[in-house]
Amino acid sequence: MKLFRMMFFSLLFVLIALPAFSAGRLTYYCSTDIPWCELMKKEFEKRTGIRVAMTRASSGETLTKIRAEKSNPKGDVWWGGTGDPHLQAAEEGLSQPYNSPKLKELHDWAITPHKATGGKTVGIYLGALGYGYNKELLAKKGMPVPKCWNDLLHSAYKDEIMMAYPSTSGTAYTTLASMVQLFGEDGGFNYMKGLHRNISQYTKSGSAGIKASARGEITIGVVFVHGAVKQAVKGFPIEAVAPCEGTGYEIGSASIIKGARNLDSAKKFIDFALTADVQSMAAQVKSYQVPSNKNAVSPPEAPDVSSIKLIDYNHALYGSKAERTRLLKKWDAEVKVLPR
Ligand code: S7P
Repeated sequence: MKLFRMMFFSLLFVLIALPAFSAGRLTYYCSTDIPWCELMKKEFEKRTGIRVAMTRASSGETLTKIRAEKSNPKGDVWWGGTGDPHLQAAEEGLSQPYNSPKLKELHDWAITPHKATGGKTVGIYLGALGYGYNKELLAKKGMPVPKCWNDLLHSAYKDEIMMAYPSTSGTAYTTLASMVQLFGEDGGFNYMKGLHRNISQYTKSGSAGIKASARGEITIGVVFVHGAVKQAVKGFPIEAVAPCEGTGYEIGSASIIKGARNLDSAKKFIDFALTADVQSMAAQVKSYQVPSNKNAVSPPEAPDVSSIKLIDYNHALYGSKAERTRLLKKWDAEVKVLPR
């Protein structure tokens, strides 16, 4: 009887005391590079005691996953990845509003998606689209030095360029939408068809091409400029190019998933992710996007986006469900099917 009573009170203690010690949980979907995703997880756990379960997938893939889970949401927060799929998620009712107290510390460009969606998504970084090439391979193969988007159509680069699928990758969708904005609808699709002739392989993830280029497996990777700079800083013979015609850009974003089971933890994560010193930590993993918090510090290696000719990228239009779906379908029907 005494033993039974002891066991009963021990169990009672565990049941009552455990929740007090456990600071909570968070299921976190991440769409930037894995080292940055992991750094954010580790640092958030350290600062809050909240236990984080993380899944990393490309931007378009994550949107598809969140949509598939709509009736039984598994994720709490989606951090990183290009802003267009976050805008589409907001329009589809897959994310929910949150007004972080950190909003007042952000650049206007980071607030724009927040205002446009009634608070459902917010900018965390900005990055210019471009490409990178392996200088050693380029010289060895006697190829011309590319400086512009149009240079990539040269037959010298046949089978020498890698990019990702626009439907899975935010980087590749930004490329498609940027070409349409730079060259017009017909010109943009003609450009994508010409580029297709030189593509050796389409990948699922946007950064795969420049990583392959760094390893010497391919000459050119279409990627955000900061992605190419990252490989150069790591010591690979990569040259980053901000194309001469001008280029598109991303507002990397974060959203709380509608129906989040751990809503308080998700809000804490957004506050954390918008904090200046947290954004400054990106340099530790060689992620060189422009931070959205005005007080965050960028290292000198980061590309100077103010010196890059950026187009007036229409995020509202190209992040809308109708336009993104239309462009992706058209790319599948008119570009993907062409022989290479
Ligand atoms: O973290 C680097 C980065 O370029 O990756 C994100 C990208 O959307 C994720 O890759 P996918 O193209 O595969 O979706 C960008 O937001 C970010 O700047």
